[in-house]
Amino acid sequence: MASVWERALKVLPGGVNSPVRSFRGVGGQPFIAERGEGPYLYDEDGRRYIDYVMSYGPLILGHAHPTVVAAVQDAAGRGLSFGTPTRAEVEMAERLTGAVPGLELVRMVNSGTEATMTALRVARAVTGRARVLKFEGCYHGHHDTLLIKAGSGAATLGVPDSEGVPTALAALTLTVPYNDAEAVAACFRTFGQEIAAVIFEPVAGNMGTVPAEPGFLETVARAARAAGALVVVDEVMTGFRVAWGGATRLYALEPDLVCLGKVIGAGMPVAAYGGRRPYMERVAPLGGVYQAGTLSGNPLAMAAGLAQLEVLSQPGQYQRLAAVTEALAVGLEERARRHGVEAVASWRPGMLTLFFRATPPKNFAEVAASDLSRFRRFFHGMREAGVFWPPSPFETAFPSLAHDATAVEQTLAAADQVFRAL
Ligand code: KE4
Repeated sequence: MASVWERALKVLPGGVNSPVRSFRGVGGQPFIAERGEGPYLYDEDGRRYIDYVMSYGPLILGHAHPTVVAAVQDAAGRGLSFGTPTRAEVEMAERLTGAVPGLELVRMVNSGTEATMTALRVARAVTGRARVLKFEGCYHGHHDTLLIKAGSGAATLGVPDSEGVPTALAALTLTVPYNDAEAVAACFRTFGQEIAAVIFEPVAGNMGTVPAEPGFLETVARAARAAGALVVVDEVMTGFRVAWGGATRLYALEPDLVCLGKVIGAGMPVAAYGGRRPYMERVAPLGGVYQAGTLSGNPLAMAAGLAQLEVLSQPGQYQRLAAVTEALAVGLEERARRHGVEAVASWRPGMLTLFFRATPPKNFAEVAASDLSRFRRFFHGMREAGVFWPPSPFETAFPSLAHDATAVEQTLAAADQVFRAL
């Protein structure tokens, strides 16, 4: 009898619906998830893992939170989709615009890719310009304009990071290192009047967790404003994770457009883009920027997201999330040090990466120069010890509000064993 994985390999490219799930970054064969409960993921063989992948970000309350599940079950009984406006999507839009500074109008979509893709389309329409500036190591989804890696040398002209992306299109995307204010200034000096938007993760999470250095985001925004470019903050990962209202509220950013996702859908397909009214009034049916989606604002997805945000809005939640994350970060560093393993934890509330290097990396090149093979051994050791760490050195671990003291202690005990043998 062929296993589920053997069957998957026959009918899904690489056996997966998203590449990172294939464990290509660490080697080995992924397990088949059967159910989740709080901080735990159970595979079909009944093994239990303390989960730090958490669906790559949405599950900030843990797996199968009763309030979220009940909300989805209740909504499902009234129908799965209508094709007309519903109360739930209005309530979601009110919730988001009430929490995120500068979010005056917002549009629901089904993935972070759609959100960032459309935000850049709005920026290009508003400015009449074609170029976009992004940062090396930041990921904003798989649309052509942003599947771009750094070009050679100072040219900063992007080159495709995927087959099938035309080089002519890739060249419209400029790429500079994260946390490099001088490279940003140089790029705007050369291309400023051609740049429609600069897009960034306010805390980078797709090269592992790499926070912006003090003043960096303000410098980027100032340079963009001076050149007449829009500031697009990609909070698909950080939104309602690092704080209520996201990094935009936490760091008092003043974006022109913001992208959200993951947490606002609680595990259902939800993302959103929005921002200042003059910009968002360019979006159809009000304006000439077309964007649409059969399942955008889906009632079950809205129910899940609204339920999760309701629980998150209760006092003390983000303090608790920060405390769990810090306990893990401090505990992992301490146990690595105990066994002479060079490792540093980089974290913000609800997001954490252990880098096998001496100091916290400030950009993609420094992450790539860390001890990646040691990471792979760490991943497999933790998995054998019953801890599911993200299967890539460029992914962030997501502690949740379900990760209680027991889960943290068991995680640190597992890490102690792994570091001993690393
Ligand atoms: P999606 O299209 O995958 O919903 O969102 C794209 C996206 C946009 N912006 C940021 C900051 C993101 O982190 C993401 C998606 N994150 C990855 C995790 N590194 C999704 C995991 C996956 O691709 O399976």
